[in-house]
Order: sequence, then C-alpha cells, then structure tokens
Amino acid sequence: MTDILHIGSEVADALAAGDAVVALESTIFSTLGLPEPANRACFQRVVAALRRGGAVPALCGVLDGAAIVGADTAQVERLFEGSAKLAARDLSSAVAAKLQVGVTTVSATATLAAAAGIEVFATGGIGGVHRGAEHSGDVSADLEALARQPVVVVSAGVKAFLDVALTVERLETLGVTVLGWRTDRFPAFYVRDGGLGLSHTVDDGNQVAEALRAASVLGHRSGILVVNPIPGDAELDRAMIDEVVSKADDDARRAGMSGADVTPAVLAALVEATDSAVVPANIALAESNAAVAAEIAAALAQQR
Ligand code: PSU
Ligand code: MN
Repeated sequence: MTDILHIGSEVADALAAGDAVVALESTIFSTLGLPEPANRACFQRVVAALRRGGAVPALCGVLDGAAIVGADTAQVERLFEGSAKLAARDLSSAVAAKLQVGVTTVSATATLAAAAGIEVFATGGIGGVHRGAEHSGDVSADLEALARQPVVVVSAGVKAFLDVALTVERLETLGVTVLGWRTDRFPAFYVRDGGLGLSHTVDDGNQVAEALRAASVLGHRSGILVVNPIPGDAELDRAMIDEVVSKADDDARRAGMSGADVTPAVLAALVEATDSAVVPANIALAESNAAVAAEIAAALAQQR
C-alpha cells in the first residue's frame, strides 16, 4: 500500500491468502458506460455473481489522487458518479494532479490489476479498432494494454460499432492469446457470433489457469483475452444491432467527436436508438462474464 496505490483491505487479505480475486473496471458502472439506475443494478449483479463463484470483487478507479483497487462501499458510490474516463496513460497524470474521481477503462484497470497482483479481470466489452480507423486512427488503448499486462480479461468480445475483423487482426499482431469460452466463434457483444472463427476453445477455468501459467513459464508476458458470448436468451437481433451501431459511430464522428469521447457517445446513442433494449443485454453479459471470471480465479487459487 502506498499513497499512489490503495488496495482495499478485503482484497489485500484475499491476495495475501492466495484466494480468488477478480478486478472490475469502473467506466462501465459509471454513466459513461450505462444509464442510471442500470449502472448500479449491473454492478450489484456482477458482484453477486463473483461472490457466488467464491471470488472477491476488486473495483478499480482513482479517488483523491490515488489509484484504488478494491473500492469500499462509500468509494463505490463515488465511482458511480465519476465522469473523468481514464485509460492506462491517464493514470499517472490523474495521480499527479490529485484528481478527485476518475473511472478506469479496460486498459487502466488491467494496468492496476497487474500492479496489485490480480490475475483475472471481468468486463463487458473491450475497446478495439473503430470502423473507419484508416482515416481516424482510432484504436483503443485496451488492445495494447492486453498485450502488455499479464492478466486474464473476460469479455463478451467487442461491440459491433467497432470493426470486429480489424480488432481480431490487431489482437493477433499484438500477440494476445484469445480463448473462446465454450465457443469457436469470436463474439460481438450483443450477438453470440461476430462472424469470425477462433483458433482456441476452452471449456473450464482450469484450462485458462493452465494457459496463464504456461505463458508465464514460457516468457510470453502478455495478457489472455477470454471471450464469452452473451447468454442466448439475452442475445439481440443482429440486423437491428447492425443498423443502429453503424449509424451511432458515424453520427459521433460527424458531430466532430474524437479521442476518448467517441465510445461513451456511441454507447449513449445505442441506448437511445434501441429504446433501452441494449441495457438488459449489457447487464446479462456482464453478469455472465463475472461468473466465468470467478471460475478462472478459483482455478488459479486452487493451483496456488
Ligand atoms: N464498451 C462497452 N462499454 C463500455 C466500454 C466499452 O460496451 O463501458 C468502455 C470500457 O471502459 C472500455 C472503454 O475500456 O470504453 C474503451 O474506450 P475507448 O474506445 O475510448 O478506448
Ligand atoms: Mn479511441
């Protein structure tokens, strides 16, 4: 524990005991990720799924100039209200500037998880290569962080407002191991099949734990992306999603948005365009990812 990195007491105790811990990002639970009150409901469902699976949740963020890993109840409330979105590169400047409340993306959370010694992280969807990236250059820092931090990240793939094929190509170039959770198709968030195949499928937490150990022994110091398709009963209609997502991204660009503002704007547009139909789907997949992450964290704890 330092002035810069605060590890919550329950998380610190669990890590010292070698028990299962799962990191959580705070952007998805702020209003940048989900509208109120769905953001709180989503957090509660995710935490309950982790607890059922025997894992301690470690919500990450920045509060009063310190990076937090394992927010307590009062800190969780403050993070729900956060509106400053922090990628990995923003962590150091947020600490130096004594930022009061900052919510962490996948790249920042993977960085904090690794710094705290947490090996598993559950989220909804990761960032990726945006459609039209050949002009905008917009590629999420999440991909680079996945390559750099030796953490297992469980996600439902990427949202279809991103270019799924280019994102998969970039993951390959960066050397990120991608494992399909009981699937051989790369999922696209609201739909179970994003249209691309996967080379590796796993069936349980032990296989992921073994892959992480092997990567460490063999010196492949990068993260592992576990892609878990949205539960079938929560899946949305592909044609409907395709139509609204491509428009949402175009609209954000036309409105002159760039950088970190694009993704939250597109997410809000999707809620609006689907009359909130995306919200229960988002919660269902986040909860499902938490259950998978807990199983992986439990398998890693067992190996220790
Ligand atoms: N995709 C979602 N919900 C989210 C995000 C992405 O469906 O909340 C957030 C995550 O925090 C992710 C970040 O790490 O957006 C990526 O932002 P950008 O595209 O600016 O890198
Ligand atoms: Mn971006």
